[in-house]
Amino acid sequence: RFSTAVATETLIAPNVKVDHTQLLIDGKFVDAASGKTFPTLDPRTGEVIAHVAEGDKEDINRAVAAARKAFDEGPWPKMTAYERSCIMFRMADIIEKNITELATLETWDNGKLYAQAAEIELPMIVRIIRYYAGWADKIHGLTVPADGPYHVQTLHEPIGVAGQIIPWNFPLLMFAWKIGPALATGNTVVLKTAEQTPLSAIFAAKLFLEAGLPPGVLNVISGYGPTAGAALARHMDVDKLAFTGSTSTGKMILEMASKSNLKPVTLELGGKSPFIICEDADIDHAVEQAHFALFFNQGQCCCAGSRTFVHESVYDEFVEKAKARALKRVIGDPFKAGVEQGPQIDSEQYEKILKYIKSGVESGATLETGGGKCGIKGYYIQPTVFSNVQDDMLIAKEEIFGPVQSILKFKDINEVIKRANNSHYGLAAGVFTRSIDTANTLSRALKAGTVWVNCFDVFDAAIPFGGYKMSGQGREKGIYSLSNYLQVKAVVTALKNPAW
Ligand code: TXE
Repeated sequence: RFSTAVATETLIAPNVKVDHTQLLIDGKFVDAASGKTFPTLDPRTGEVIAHVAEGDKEDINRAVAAARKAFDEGPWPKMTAYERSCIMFRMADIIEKNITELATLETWDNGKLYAQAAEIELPMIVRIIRYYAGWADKIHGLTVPADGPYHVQTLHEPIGVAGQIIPWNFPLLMFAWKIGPALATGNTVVLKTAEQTPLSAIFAAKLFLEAGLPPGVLNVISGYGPTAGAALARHMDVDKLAFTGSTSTGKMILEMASKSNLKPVTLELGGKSPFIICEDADIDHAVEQAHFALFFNQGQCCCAGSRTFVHESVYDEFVEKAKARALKRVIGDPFKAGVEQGPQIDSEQYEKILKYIKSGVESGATLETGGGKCGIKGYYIQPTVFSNVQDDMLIAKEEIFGPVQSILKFKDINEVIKRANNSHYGLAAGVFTRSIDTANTLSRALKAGTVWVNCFDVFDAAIPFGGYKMSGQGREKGIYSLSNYLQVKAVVTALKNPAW
């Protein structure tokens, strides 16, 4: 059953030549040491777009050695902070000039909407790099009023070689979130892209070299998690690790870091974020925002509002309207104008989502709309809405990472606070109300790294993002992410003449 609207506007065909498929090590594009490649697929069809160099342990070793040299012998941490800042501003400029090509690669490899990539994500990436370029020459320590005849100061120094592992749902955006603070603070980087989406980062890395980023400062390795990813996490010469991905892989990353050289780790993991609609909320606005909070990016967002709690007094009205909105969702080729939902990333995620939908039906939730595959090829899934969802159902507890909205009913604020917090996750939350008191009470009570009030998915380079509980450790973006990449050294100097 193909119940959703279908776009008819003209197709913008991907017309970018994919000629960057190698690993970037020490400023050069090279094949994998093993000579192996792996295919990257078009989620619209499941067909191969290109074969990409498959990095493994040996390539990680080469990349870490290059990053080490660029850190220890220069040029990166030895440049003036102002010079680093200027290079980063040029990196942002060159991305801005190549938005069409980068957005095309992103959509082709990931299946996300072209308009979303070109008009929202790429400009956000430019903004992130400029934000951190601005920080590069504003990082300094303190003078400390210690007891005794001492002059005491702190130096904020880069940690060294940063290993970074990113997922496939926002490939270039995650790339920018990771390298921005690391480079601004003077670290060098070895970054492993997700095996599903290697293309855009390789092209962006080529542009960064053109912008003047010196060899070895940024190394980009495509490859699989248990091979290239694990080699990076276990490496004895990687000084800091940053990971975005699933909670289960995040736990392994932490273990690998602790069993090797105890490198500090920041983690941005999964979520099951509550989206709470109070009885006094503007219902039409809440319906639209709850729809956006869940279905944006095909539901493949760590912070997706995937538990929609609605007050009993407006529950039936909300469910009717949420169903009507999902039925109107335009599904189709992400390169087409007017499309709202493209394919899921790959067959694994596609099957996982269909399994959760089946489990929702079997556990007794009411399937309001959707519930199946869409189209004859590619990984398309119908926008799906469940009502009468109970807290103990799998669809209310586990991260589905797909276009499946679960609507739950609540009676009062204290009850919804308890239920919303009753999760291993704590990444984000949404609150919809016209009462300042209710908004403030919920914002303070919810155990989540971000609370959006009467809005959702509002991102900004300056706003920190990260999770409570099993949604992660540490914060990315904003001023908070700088400390992830800095060592603090206390320098204590005895004074000869304490009177001064
Ligand atoms: O994630 P993985 P997958 C969630 C979402 C999704 C599920 C599985 O629920 O359905 O995770 O997705 C690398 N050592 N999120 O399998 O495995 C891997 O190569 C080192 C939420 O894609 O966590 C990739 O680069 N690295 C999430 C990255 O980890 C390893 C975004 C993420 O892959 C590794 C994506 C290993 N042993 C999925 N195994 C979010 N927080 O936004 C894998 N990797």
